[in-house]
Amino acid sequence: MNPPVPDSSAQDQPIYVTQPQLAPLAEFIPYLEQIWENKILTNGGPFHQQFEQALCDYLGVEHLSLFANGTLGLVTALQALRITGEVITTPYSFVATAHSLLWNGIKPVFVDIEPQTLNLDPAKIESAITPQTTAILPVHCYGQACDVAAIQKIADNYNLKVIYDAAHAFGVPADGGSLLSHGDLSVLSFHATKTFNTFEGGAIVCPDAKTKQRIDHLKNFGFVDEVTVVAAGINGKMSEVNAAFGLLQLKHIDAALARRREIAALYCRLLADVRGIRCLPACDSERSNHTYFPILVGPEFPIGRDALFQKFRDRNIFVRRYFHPLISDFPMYRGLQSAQAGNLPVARNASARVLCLPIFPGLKDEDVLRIAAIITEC
Ligand code: T4K
Repeated sequence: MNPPVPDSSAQDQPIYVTQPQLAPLAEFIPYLEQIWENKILTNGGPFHQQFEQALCDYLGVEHLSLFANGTLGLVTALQALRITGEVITTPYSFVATAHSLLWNGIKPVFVDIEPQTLNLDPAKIESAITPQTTAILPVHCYGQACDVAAIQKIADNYNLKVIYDAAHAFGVPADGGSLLSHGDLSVLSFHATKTFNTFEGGAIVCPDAKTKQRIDHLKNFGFVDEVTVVAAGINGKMSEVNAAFGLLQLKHIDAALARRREIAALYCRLLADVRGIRCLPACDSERSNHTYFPILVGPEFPIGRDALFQKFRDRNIFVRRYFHPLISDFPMYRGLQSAQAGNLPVARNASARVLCLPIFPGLKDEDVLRIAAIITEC
């Protein structure tokens, strides 16, 4: 979607829900010079290899495979585990989560979310399992960890695979190892709007070298060597420019995460006592990367969510309703039995109340004060 054109009559500069974190341009020039020197632009070049290793070290995981974007990562993760039939997933996410299933000819089965975290509710998964179910595709929504232990227990009982859509979960702190090591695979996004970006990009975190090798083949048309193709793979490779940029971005990520934490803490302080506004646990938690700052606008708030959304737009502040509409309401999904209105009450309620406030390292404290004041003055 193109960024909305700001109202030129408004006095305030536009503030978008996010703005990409960019390492200084001057620091990137030597990387570009090296690429020009190497003349290797893609297909697993030296920056690609260095970036994969540097990311493994940073994220505390053993193996990962870089991708051109997170959506291709999701599509390929499902192929790598040979998932078929039906997959249980959340309606409360970006549409790419469920689209990755359709791209593989798999039927999504939507299960409702849990009201505190807005993640897939483990208590509701079992009743949606059928003989066709082969996997669960949960999302660590807003970077808030799913109940990974409860999900794994169900998966073990029913012999299901678990693929986490971890598009929001870069650098989420976790006890005893990385959050990204849970389940069979986890898929990250490095899109411009994410906490950590490589312009476009993504990765699959894999448990072992053999799985990584299969994924590496699948993202390169299924080629194993010059004359052997083992699967109908796709072109999902990350280019050298994106990989080199990622390598540089890693040097700045800790400062970016720290600034996000400060902004989230300031919002939390300013909004703590506002009747009818609920900040989600992901907002102030020590276990968040603060990719988003979602609030829920309750019935006790003097105006409705959409009126508040408009109030922001009138002031050139482009808050977003992530995730409204629910995925299950889009035309390619709404005919499914699991998409029927009565089936997903918690997700529907959250989708009608949520607003994501601007949060990004370049956001100034005075902007946060101004944004919070628009809410409190209601
Ligand atoms: N799974 C989940 C759970 C996801 O959230 C996503 C992506 C995926 C999978 C798929 O991963 P990728 O294939 O994308 O790697 C955005 C992003 O395009 C999308 O990546 C993201 N989720 C989703 C939640 O948000 P839009 O349509 O809201 O983006 P857009 O262009 O309206 O951008 C939002 C604001 O950000 C703009 O108003 C201004 C600012 N912006 C945006 C871009 C692209 C910039 O300042 N610079 C930029 O370059 O979807």
